Amino acid sequence: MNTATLAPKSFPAKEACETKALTLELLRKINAYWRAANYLSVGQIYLFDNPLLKEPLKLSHVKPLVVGHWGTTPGQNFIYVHLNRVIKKYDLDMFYIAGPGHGGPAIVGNVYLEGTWSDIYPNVTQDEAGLKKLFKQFSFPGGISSHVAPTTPGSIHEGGELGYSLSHAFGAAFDNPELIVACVIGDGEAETASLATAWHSNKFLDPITDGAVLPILHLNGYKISNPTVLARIEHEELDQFFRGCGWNPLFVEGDDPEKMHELMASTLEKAIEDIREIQKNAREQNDTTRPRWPMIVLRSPKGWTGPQVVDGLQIEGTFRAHQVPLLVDIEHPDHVALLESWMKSYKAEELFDEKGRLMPELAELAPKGNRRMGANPHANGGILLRNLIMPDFRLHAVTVPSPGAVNGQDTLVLGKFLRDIAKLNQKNFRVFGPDETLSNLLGAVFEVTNRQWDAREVANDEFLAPAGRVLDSMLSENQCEGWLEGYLLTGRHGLFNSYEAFIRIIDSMFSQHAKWLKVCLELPWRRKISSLNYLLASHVWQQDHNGFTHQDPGFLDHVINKKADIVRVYLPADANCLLSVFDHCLRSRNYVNVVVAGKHALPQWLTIEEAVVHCTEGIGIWQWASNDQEGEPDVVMGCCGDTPTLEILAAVSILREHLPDLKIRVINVVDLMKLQSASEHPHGLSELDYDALFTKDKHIIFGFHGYSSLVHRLTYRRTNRNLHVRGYKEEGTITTAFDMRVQNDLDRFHLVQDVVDRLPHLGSKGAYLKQEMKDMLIKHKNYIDEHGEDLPEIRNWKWGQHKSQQRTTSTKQPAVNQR
Ligand SMILES: Cc1ncc(C[n+]2csc(CCOP(=O)(O)OP(=O)(O)O)c2C)c(N)n1
Repeated sequence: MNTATLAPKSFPAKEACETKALTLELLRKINAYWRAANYLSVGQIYLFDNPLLKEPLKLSHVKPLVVGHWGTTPGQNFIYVHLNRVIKKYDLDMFYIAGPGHGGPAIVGNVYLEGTWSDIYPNVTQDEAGLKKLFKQFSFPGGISSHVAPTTPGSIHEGGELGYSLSHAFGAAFDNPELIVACVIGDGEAETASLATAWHSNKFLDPITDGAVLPILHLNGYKISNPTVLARIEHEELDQFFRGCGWNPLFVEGDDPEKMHELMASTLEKAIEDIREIQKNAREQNDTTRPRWPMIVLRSPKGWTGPQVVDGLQIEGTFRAHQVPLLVDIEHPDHVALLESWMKSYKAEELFDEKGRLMPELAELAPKGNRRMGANPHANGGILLRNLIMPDFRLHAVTVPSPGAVNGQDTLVLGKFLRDIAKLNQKNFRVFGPDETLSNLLGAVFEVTNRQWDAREVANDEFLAPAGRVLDSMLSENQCEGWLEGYLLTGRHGLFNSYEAFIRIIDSMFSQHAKWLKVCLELPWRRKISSLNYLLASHVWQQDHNGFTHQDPGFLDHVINKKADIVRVYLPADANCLLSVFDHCLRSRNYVNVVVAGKHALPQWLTIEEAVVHCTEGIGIWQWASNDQEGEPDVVMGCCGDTPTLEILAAVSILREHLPDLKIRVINVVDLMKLQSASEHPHGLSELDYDALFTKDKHIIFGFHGYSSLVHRLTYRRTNRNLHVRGYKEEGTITTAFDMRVQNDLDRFHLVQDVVDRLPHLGSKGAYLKQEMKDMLIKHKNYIDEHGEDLPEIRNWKWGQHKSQQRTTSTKQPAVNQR
């Protein structure tokens, strides 16, 4: 192996910039700093002991299990030291996002070199003992992950799951006019759906009110075992691709460190000066022309400076450099010497003093204080988080004279509340969505703000403007999620409104964010951030122009798998409940709140005062709908979600009319996690409380918004096993609203039959009622087939029409749940 020689000269250096940005002395120091970072990276991947190689390297100094990713690491070290230089030169407020976050050793090493790591973890000192700990902790039990993680100061981005770096970077830059986010993107990462669409983020950035993102495509040519697409197209094609995406690409290409340092330094200067020029022009001239922001394409060998040829195979500059380029274990004892000579090629004795401290002339290359990228407060967003100014949601309450007396459109009501929030919080609150803000009936926000859009506008566009609180003009759930996460992680607030079915597109992004929050809770220095709030509207039960494809309530099933400390799921039954729930969610911290709400006109059940109490409790008996106050119920009717609530109440009204002696208890669930045991979720009801509500043995007929199995999963530990859940079962397409429920057996006529089936003591009364329900289902089917709309008695149905339901209705202004 010859570590002095680099990869074959397959990357001719391109003279992008003429000027000489570096003196020879500075170039030498920058190269030395890069060597130090590379040395620390190799040390982290391999060494257990002997960090400064003061003794000859032995196998016992090497970790028993060597894991990590070397390939991306030297390139990221190269980028980091150059960013440090421009931060100092231009006094930049900048932090770093490592798209290929598997290059953990690079970021950890650099954060250590700049001193932030030891500030946060004082046991990892800046000396030989600290180096030993730094090396040992990496990818080691009880230590830190091999990827960039919440444990890494200066990061808002895990990067284990590739694809989200650029969206995160833009999310961070919104409303941060002084910030520049340097975003390193792997050329493999660039092939993912999320990243591929994120290049278009530049059409949504306002150069006046937002900061800037500097993408640095790390074109090291390979993924795990394949070439990358962008590395194998012609230079011109690559250039055109980025120009076509609206960027001004600047190329830094080569493998000769000396030339590459000069080229990177001058190119970075050009990029920073271009960014400043764009911002100055926009801010001083109020120029609204869409800028062509600079980006950098860094083409360098994968595993740069690492082993060239091992066991006859080329490593540096190939896919083989991706993870551990050199196996050093009992089966490869001769590789110990190769590792030693590789590490010695960095000449640690010139970089660290006798005590293991970085030489002062190198240490001074790093920025100071909060200008260090590891210490940038934006990357620990909770530090910058300010509470939202919250208007009173009660001002938008629907007046509900009696349960079900009026109809309302829940998200339409919520839209007015969101409008008021947007108005009061013009710098730290945003609404994200994939072109669905109007469709989800949140259009009231456009009374006070606009859709942020920096591309061309033409006549008849609506609500587009260079700056606005709404980012909904790109049809990409990935972008909305990534932008919002970046926005929240840097200390702001927001929500993502989506069709329920298509939120599934970002299942995995949600997972990663939930994991991030979970780990942050274990790190006292990570301040809490605002919760990730989802509003899932246009849900499964609301078919207008759409059909089967738009029916998927399964996000809930996915969400509840995540750590109970993090996830919350709410299904408010009406507009007043939705207002109360959303007010709570927007004030909460470090959660993922999933709120499912409808937009169609449906009966409204609770006054705002009742809604507040009901939502605070999260679950409760609706006494006004129940008639078991004097004794035990014969049956418990549970409901969760707006549509199931309507159908359960309609079923109750039929039962009470036909079987007046039947004692029914109606329970509504807003906070889904109440169903789970208290030992499993902080919101879970105690066994005592659950049994008090649902009884230990009475039959429970439960109407649920989503897949019925979810309710069974949540309640499997409960004493009462007589639980019968109706939910969505993958039936229905374009049809009437009521027929959707019929096709999934969630309608009142099926629910009544369910009750009769469970209560044999009803005898022939039950049999006659069941027959009537079956007849009604046929009548329904015939009617919709002929008329294309639901039966008049379905459309016009109201709670309380029959005297049996009025019996328990008090005329007094009720206490909560008591009407
Ligand atoms: C979404 C996703 N798919 C697959 C992987 C597995 N994986 C880890 S690294 C890698 C290759 C990444 O290539 P690139 O982004 O170019 O990074 P680099 O070559 O710089 O390491 C893959 C496929 C992953 N981490 N995330």
